[in-house]
Amino acid sequence: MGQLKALLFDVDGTLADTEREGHRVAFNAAFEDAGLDWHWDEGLYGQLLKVTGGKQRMHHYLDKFHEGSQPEAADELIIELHAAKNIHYQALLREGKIPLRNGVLRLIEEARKAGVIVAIATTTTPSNVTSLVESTLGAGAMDWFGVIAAGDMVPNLKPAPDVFLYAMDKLGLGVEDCVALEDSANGVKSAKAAGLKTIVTVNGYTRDDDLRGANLIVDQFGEEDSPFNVIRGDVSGHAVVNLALLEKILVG
Ligand code: XBP
Ligand code: MG
Repeated sequence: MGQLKALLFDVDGTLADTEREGHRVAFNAAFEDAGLDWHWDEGLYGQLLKVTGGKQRMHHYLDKFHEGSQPEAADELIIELHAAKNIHYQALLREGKIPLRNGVLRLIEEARKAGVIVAIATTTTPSNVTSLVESTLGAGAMDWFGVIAAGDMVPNLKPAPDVFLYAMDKLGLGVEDCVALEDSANGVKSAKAAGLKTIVTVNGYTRDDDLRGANLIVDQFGEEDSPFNVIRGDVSGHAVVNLALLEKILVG
């Protein structure tokens, strides 16, 4: 590969469709376990996703929908609910309920063969990344990643650039060496604020997001027999997101 040295992958919505049938279901299970009558249906969860970070999302929900009836010790309650949510979420992953999106494994394998680093830049909790990686890629697969930049390792979550800057710093690489792979408006804002070329694979929750800064928007990474649909951008004749296309976007 020419200049491309690392792929910086977002997790939720990019590696896998974790939100609708993963985090959302797990939040609801935690609420029920705690005897709360909160319920996040698919539509409401789509609105709440505008706030990144599970704890921050619950605070936002309380501010918006329980303004006059905030529970006592809300901060402590949210910390407990978040831990309980992640236990449910990781159980769903272990049961194999959340597969990788189409083309993710192919792209990761292509990168590894070519000596291009694969890395993670996400707002989710580190143990959620481990569970997703191990349940989809196998027990030793955490070693495949050059760095896992996740959750509260940085002061500010996406859309701030911190997590991408942290990942590049740990890799000793700059924006001329890396591309970001994202799925959402908050992800694009974060990656662009870090100065990165950004490729977006939209999903059901993000296809109407404001993705203006993205360098390419497709509906999936794709496979040769199930290629992507291009939403915006120049794919130079490619049918899937591969290293040649990413290199072209990086230097273009
Ligand atoms: C997605 C998020 C996360 C997850 C839940 O981040 O915003 O909050 O919804 O995970 P990304 P936590 O797409 O950057 O991976 O509850 O662990 O925050
Ligand atoms: Mg995402």
